[in-house]
Amino acid sequence: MRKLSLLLGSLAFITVTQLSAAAATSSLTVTLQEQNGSGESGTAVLTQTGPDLKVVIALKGAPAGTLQPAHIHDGTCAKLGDVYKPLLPGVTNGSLTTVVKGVTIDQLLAGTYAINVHESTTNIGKYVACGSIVKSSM
Ligand SMILES: [Cu+2]
Repeated sequence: MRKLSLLLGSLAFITVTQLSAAAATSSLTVTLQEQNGSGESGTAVLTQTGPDLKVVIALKGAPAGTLQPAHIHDGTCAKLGDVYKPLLPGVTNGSLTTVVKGVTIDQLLAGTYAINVHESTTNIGKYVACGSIVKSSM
């Protein structure tokens, strides 16, 4: 009887492992909506590249030549928490391509996270665009 339950346990483990591998999310588009009358909106396209997360932000209406800090935050756009990961070096001329090490899309979807963009390094308290990381935003 003990051997049988060990066998069943192993089978269950193998099945779960295969299911989670098959279900790994390879890409996700997050819609970045204008905040505080900024006139800036666009998308953040997340792509899983092995253990790392590639993030490509494209914003319309961004000011020319201003570095706009961007982060993955804990929480939702309605209630942002702390910075979870910075998206370096930030958005310039409405665009950013960056890689965040050791983060998966599924990990983000399993929690509550949002991507936001700040007006500038000198006025970081003003948010110009934000998008919650959720499956339905695809
Ligand atoms: Cu931020």
